[in-house]
Amino acid sequence: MTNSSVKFITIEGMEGAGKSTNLSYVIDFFQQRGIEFAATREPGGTEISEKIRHLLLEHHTETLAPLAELMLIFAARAQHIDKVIKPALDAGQWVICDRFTDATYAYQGEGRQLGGKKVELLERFVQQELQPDLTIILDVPVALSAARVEQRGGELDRFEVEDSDFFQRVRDAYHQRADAAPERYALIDASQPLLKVQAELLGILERLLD
Ligand code: Z5A
Repeated sequence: MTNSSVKFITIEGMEGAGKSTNLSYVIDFFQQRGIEFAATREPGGTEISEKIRHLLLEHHTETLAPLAELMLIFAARAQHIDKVIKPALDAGQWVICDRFTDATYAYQGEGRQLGGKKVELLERFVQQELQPDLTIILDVPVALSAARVEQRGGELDRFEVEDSDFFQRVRDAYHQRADAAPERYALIDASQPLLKVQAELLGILERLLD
């Protein structure tokens, strides 16, 4: 029997932490057990939100003001909640989302140094009562995150070009959020070999399905 109080799972962490890799693992886990779910991501998840994602990740000739960045993220989120997250939850499906508002606290609140208050204000306005039931944070040191991104190759997006101080603030913010509400967060040391990360993930998922 499933733990019916948990339906909305988010996966967080810095670039190269292994979110995409481990999201596939979580999806396989749910599929093998015949549990209905919607897998999605932020920024993105709908046609319009994906267009906003491009705007956020692309380089531009003018700089994007941090506040404008924050508003775009919440615009994408409002659309995503309306078109994907709420309908799935209302239909009784689980939702597994690659990043959500914890990323906004970490990247815009601390990385961009806008502070948590502005994020909180928009979070209340856009999400109302909606909060993830479980947030899995894949934690890696900044240097390892950078090394994995470099190893992956390809062009760096507008966030990936930020310096190590930016990413240290992002990482610290994730830790602070996990420490402040341990009942909602599961922090996994994602610098471990993938099999160990997935063994921890499996333990967390099995505990969810009582
Ligand atoms: N953003 C924001 O600022 N505010 C917000 O509110 C939201 C987002 C929602 C795009 O996110 C950007 O949006 C993000 C923050 C911003 N920018 N940054 N930087 P994204 O999640 O779409 O993009 P990303 O963070 O760049 O994800 P990614 O590069 O796809 O990384 P990942 O999914 O975490 O990693 P991966 O692709 O699964 O793995 C990377 C490589 O590491 C790959 O070769 C794997 O095989 C390898 N890997 C993974 N795990 C391991 C282990 N355990 N050992 C060894 N190697 C591993």
